[in-house]
Amino acid sequence: MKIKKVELRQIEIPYVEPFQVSKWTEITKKTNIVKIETEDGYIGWGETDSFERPWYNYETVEGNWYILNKFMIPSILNKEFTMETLYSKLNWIQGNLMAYDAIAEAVADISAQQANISLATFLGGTLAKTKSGISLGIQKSTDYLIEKIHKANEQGYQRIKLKIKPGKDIDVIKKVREEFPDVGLMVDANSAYTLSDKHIHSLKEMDQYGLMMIEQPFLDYEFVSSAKLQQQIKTPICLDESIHTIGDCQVSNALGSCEIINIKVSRVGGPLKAKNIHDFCKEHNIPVWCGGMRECGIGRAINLAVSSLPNFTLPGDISGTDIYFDEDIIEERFVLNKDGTMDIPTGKGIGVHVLEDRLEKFSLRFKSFS
Ligand code: OSB
Ligand code: MG
Repeated sequence: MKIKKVELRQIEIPYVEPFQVSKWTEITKKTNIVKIETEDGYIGWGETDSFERPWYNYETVEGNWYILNKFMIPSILNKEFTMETLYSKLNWIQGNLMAYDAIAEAVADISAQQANISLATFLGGTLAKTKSGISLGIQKSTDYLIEKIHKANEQGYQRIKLKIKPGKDIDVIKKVREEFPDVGLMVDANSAYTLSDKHIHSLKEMDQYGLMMIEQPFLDYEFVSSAKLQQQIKTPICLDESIHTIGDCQVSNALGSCEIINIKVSRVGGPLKAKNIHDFCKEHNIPVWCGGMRECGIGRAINLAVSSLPNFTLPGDISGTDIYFDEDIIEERFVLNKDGTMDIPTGKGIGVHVLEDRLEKFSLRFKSFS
């Protein structure tokens, strides 16, 4: 494809309710939307998925805008490449995988449209549905959390993920387990723990509650700490923030830092890189699931397409649109099936229709490149 025009837009959409994690609370979704047009008239969409503040990783919405605007978009404009060779235009830029992701998503969307098939099929996906879980933020009270889990169970979600932090962990997990002895349960710490005696004590205590996994207890680069903990507990550790590249998977594998990997399309730099990590994990018998960044509809459609790959065997964090937005930026709303699965879009490319008037409505800034 040859790129004729790129539009970059920053938007802000209210969430249905605030989402509290160990280090911050998200009230709105701020993101950058990339629209790419090729010389022969194909249009592809992508979104960055960092947050306004760098609590999850060091990327931010403003940082992504800067990198896209100043370096990445000028590097692809009027250039010719395929989904597989996109990196050759951008690999002079280090890191910034969430900015890269927005372009990679739009390019993947166009590539699948050119092949006249869905992005899922284009990537080699074989699954028509994906198992769906729900990620619940830290709540104002454990009673309120329990109420939310009852609702999620009624809706059919196949597993419940609880956000935890030191001091808001064991008591909560214990009460939830007493109320729901059989529910598929896991916890996500978003890097809030250290190897201090107090924290290790709490993490070891979690071992008795039959959790499916403990996600990202330590900071992203603390592979050794994670391996030390994994040696002391039987609950699998799942890495999220730590995994950006196949190299990170190799480090984790060599050290024994985790038993499960959360593949997030945005964190690893787009659908193709996500597929490559998926293939590595499949080869090394590491189960994976698809994580999310509370994306808008474009990102969620792409997460679903990637989740069609065969090693996505564990329930992911792709939930129904209703838990995130009253008004999303796509026409379709994603709905949980009765059996706790979500359908992978089958239309060409990302298979959803972007509502440009909604983009206008939620717009903060806009820039066109041609
Ligand atoms: O760590 O998986 C995470 C949301 C924002 C940032 C990080 C994470 C999350 C979630 C929710 O857990 C995933 C989702 O519902 O999209
Ligand atoms: Mg996580």
